[in-house]
Amino acid sequence: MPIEKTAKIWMDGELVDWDEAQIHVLTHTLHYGTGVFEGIRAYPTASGPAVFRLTEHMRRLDISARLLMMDLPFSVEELVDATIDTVAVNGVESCYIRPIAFLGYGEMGLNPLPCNVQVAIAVWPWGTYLGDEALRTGVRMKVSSWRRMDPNVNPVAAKGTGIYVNSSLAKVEALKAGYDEAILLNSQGQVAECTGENIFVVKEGALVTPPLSSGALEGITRDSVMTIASDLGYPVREENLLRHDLYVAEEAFLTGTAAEIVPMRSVDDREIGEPGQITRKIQETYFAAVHGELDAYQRWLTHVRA
Ligand code: PY5
Repeated sequence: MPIEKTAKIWMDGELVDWDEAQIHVLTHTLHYGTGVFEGIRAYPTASGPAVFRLTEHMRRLDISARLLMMDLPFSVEELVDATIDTVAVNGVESCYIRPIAFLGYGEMGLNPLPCNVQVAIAVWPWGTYLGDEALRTGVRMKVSSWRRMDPNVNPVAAKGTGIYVNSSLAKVEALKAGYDEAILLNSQGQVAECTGENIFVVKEGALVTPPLSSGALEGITRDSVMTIASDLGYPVREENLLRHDLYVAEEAFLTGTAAEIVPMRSVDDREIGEPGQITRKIQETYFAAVHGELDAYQRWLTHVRA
């Protein structure tokens, strides 16, 4: 799905024309994967577009940067304001938002500390990542032969650009084998997450998701789902899962900003079946929340028009 251009991109404190948001080929991050990024969404609501959990995403960007010893030249509040300005100036009702902080041109070599840190925020209309059909009927998953990065190989809590080589390898392997998405196990063989999504299963009516110690990213959609599920009265547990737990799950789904909430139909050709009742209920509540239809979750929205 090609990126759909909008008018302006925020770059280092200024809004520049989309085509002018360029970098040099000797940009440090292009060579060594030393950047950090976020994926955020704005949804249409009755009072115009609103960004979902914006401050939490920018806090995570800041944490990612700190884990890589990168000093962001903008505060979380400044990045929140910059995002609102970028969504507003582009006149989009709904969009995907991609902030990225990277080490720019000027130094080469593996010591990143002398490099200058640059930040950009781009927004564009982007439909649901795995497709509308996936949201309705679910996806076919494959457990990858690639393992999730060990926390002592890379700080897995950082949404670091270089770390995504691991995700891309797993994604391509799954697609080439005819599946929609991959599940990565950690080096102990426990389920960690998908290539760009967290994972949940339903076990005896309770929602179970791997703990962060599995190597899973602390997903903001994961957190939203855990809150919504307990508000709906479903027990929620963080518990290590083995691949066989996926094969016999009553229901299973994945969560992420780009993908949203997508039911899993099968894992390694073991049928889980049609999206279940709990998955449906959580999906429905999540979509009502992001569209500003539920008072209880208004706190998660930052409106673009004051
Ligand atoms: N795990 C990984 C490895 C991720 O990249 C993501 C988000 C998640 C989990 C879910 O986190 P959250 O719920 O906070 O979004 N992935 C990005 C996204 O925008 C990039 C996907 C292409 O969803």
